[in-house]
Amino acid sequence: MRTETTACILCSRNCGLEVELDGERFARIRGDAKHPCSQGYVCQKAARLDYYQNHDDRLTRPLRRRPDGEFEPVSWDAALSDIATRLNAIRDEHGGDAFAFAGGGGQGNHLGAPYSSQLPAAMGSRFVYNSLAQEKTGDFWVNGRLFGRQNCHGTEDVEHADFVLFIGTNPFQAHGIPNARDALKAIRRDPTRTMVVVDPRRTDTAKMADVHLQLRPGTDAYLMSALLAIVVQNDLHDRAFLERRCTGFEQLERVLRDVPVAEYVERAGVDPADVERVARGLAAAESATVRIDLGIQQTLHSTLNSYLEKLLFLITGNFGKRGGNNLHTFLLPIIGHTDERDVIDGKPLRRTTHHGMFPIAGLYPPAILPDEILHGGVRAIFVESCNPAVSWPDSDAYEQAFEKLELLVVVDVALTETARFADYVLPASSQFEKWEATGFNLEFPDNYFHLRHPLFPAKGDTLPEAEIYTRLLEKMGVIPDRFPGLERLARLEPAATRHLVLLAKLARTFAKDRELSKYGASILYRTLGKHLPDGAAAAAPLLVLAMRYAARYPQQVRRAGIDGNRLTLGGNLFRAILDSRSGVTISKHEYDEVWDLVQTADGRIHLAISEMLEELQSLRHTAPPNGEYPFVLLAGERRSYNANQIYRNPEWRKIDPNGAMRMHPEDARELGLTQDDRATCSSATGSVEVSVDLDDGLRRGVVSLPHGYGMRYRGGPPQGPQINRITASASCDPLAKTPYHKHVPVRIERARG
Ligand SMILES: Nc1nc2c(c(=O)[nH]1)N[C@H]1C(S)=C(S)[C@@H](COP(=O)(O)OP(=O)(O)OC[C@H]3O[C@@H](n4cnc5c(=O)[nH]c(N)nc54)[C@H](O)[C@@H]3O)O[C@H]1N2
Ligand SMILES: Nc1nc2c(c(=O)[nH]1)N[C@H]1C(S)=C(S)[C@@H](COP(=O)(O)OP(=O)(O)OC[C@H]3O[C@@H](n4cnc5c(=O)[nH]c(N)nc54)[C@H](O)[C@@H]3O)O[C@H]1N2
Ligand code: SF4
Ligand SMILES: [Mo]
Repeated sequence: MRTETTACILCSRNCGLEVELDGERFARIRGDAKHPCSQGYVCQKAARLDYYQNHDDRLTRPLRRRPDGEFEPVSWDAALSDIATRLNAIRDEHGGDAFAFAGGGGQGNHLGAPYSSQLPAAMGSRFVYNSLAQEKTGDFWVNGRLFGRQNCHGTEDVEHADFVLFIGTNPFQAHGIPNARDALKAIRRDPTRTMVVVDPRRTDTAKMADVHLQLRPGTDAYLMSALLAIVVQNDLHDRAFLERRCTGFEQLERVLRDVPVAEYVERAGVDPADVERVARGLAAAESATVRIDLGIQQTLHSTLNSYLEKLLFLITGNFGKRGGNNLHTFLLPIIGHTDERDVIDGKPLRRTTHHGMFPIAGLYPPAILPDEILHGGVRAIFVESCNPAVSWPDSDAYEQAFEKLELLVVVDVALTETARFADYVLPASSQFEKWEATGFNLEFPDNYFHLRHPLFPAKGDTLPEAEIYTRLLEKMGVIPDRFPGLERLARLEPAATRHLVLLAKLARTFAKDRELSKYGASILYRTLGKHLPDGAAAAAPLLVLAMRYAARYPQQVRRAGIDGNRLTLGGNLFRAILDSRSGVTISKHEYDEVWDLVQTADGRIHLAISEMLEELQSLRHTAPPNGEYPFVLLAGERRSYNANQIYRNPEWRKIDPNGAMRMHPEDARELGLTQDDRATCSSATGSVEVSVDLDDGLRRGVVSLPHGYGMRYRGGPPQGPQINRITASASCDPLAKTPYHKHVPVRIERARG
């Protein structure tokens, strides 16, 4: 038995763990009190991590598809040589637009991202598709306009807020905020603090709330504009804050003064007195924060919702303060900035061939990828740390598109539904068999980073992503396989210079050959990496990120207890990250230093976004969706026993083996259905069979199915509903193309037989 520290990889909280290991198994898992952010907190899902590490779908060898369709094992060398040859041929013949990358890190693994992002660069492709672009790109787009850059990303200081507004999120189950259940309990226990939940379901979070606005699904834009209008029409907004810190309020105010509050509240189907109480409570609170998630991002008006949600804390002056909403820093930049109006080097941003879609924060949306394959000339795809055949909209469309590809390569730890369509399946070492880290832990005013060391030897013939991509780039001939000068420096440079000599030499190498600068991660891995302690080679690119971070936030890094001068601070931060086994605090800001993170030219928040104001004004004339489908399905609920597609063995679940469909008992009665009956749930796209779970916490006419089911463990039948068989690619936000997963019109019938 050994005791080690690591982190949970099941959601973006990445709580620190203390684990007891028995050979190659987890024997005992509990929270790590030394983790600077989670401080010992965990939820029930982490205890089952052995189901991720050890199961029958784990890949142990590279696989190649034979002409008869079956997979055969193949050596790494043969696999990577053939992939490299085919990628080069596709690029040379059809250009970079024929290649797309999909995924690049799930809930726990982002250390591979600096490596994987070199592959699109080598292919001359801009096309990176990612799950974030089926949830958060509308939010990123709005941030770009408000704060100047799309990677000005927000946090919510729920812990210190007097008034907390949760809209379309269920933190009790989905977390998303630090130590969620403790934070919720603390608010409930304190009579001076208020919790409001906006959700069409009475969720576990809603049960703890002071006010639950159980709105009609998809009507948040109406409800939020009504809340904003009540504030402005009663002059409850924070004039001093708006004058000092924002521009464009007058334009916004004109639109909000025109909002027909009563009509909108009725459309949302909630009690006008409650709405009034919430608007006034929000405006009057000493500190208030708004926390949102998929419930407004994956439904009608999703980009507009992201705008309105931010206006709620902005017009009430709850930004840049304790207990409010703030921005945070990134050590590992998981998103970028790509404004569709920008021209870079004389060229507009690369739009996709078929949909003419632009990237947001550097990412293209899953909703369009099947079309881009079938009609837009994408011929080769690399999928990594992602299972699009199950998790992206319209599974049938994905299957059809994958069949048509000339080359599909999947890098995963498991034989997934997507991998079954691949020409090559490349086995990655699990997140507990290699050095790993996430770009999450995105906090303010203190921010953290946790580099995790391997707990187990790599299974079979698996490799970490750093090695997979570096070898592939070497085979493609875009980087040499040796850098003798850099290697010598990496070996001989005294520790005291904190790698500065090596970095200076690297900068000279890049100045001579600009092309090589795209591959800095792999070059550092092959040189510096070899000399890092405990085999932490894959962490090498963090040196550059730590240097950049320290150069940008020197005072805040020093406040976190890292010493160093202008030259050494970054290297010392890198060392602190390498040395810590439970994560480290990398920076400490003061609340009002959030203004240094705002990136507009004038340092103000730009409230008037013309596209959003137009959509806001047109709400009034938008007819409610109606049609032949009597129910609205919320396709993708977070529950106590789902965790994206990460656990494949269904035995990990203690309850809810079928991922039952929740439905109001009266709705069920009218259809002649009772508890545990089998029913079909059909949309215009497809149909799934489900079992019925009666739940009077749902609004009438609304049903809910969980996300994270439908995997075919050991190649058997799907375990629970494959909800993306019934979602549609075209059903998405017109601007960001984020899918309306939480608003799928469906019909429910008793299953035959
Ligand atoms: N247990 C568990 N936790 C997880 C995950 C998991 O798979 N399982 N996944 C992680 C990931 S990747 C993410 S992105 C987060 C997501 O976290 P959340 O977004 O908090 O989780 P969801 O349950 O998908 O959706 C939140 C709520 O939105 C509500 N909702 C649906 N439609 C509407 C609407 O029209 N308006 C409003 N206001 N609400 C609506 C739903 O009823 C639901 O309660 O969870 C993370 N945490
Ligand atoms: N209808 C509907 N669809 C949804 C949602 C919904 O609410 N409704 N939710 C959406 C959301 S918010 C998200 S975030 C996505 C999540 O869906 P995906 O982006 O597909 O991510 P995961 O389910 O986390 O799957 C991650 C994959 O990474 C693999 N993996 C784990 N560790 C490693 C590793 O170290 N290396 C490599 N290479 N692979 C690894 C796992 O085996 C798994 O196949 O699903 C989305 N899909
Ligand atoms: S699932 Fe999320 S909240 Fe639960 S232990 Fe893991 S990281 Fe923490
Ligand atoms: Mo997500």
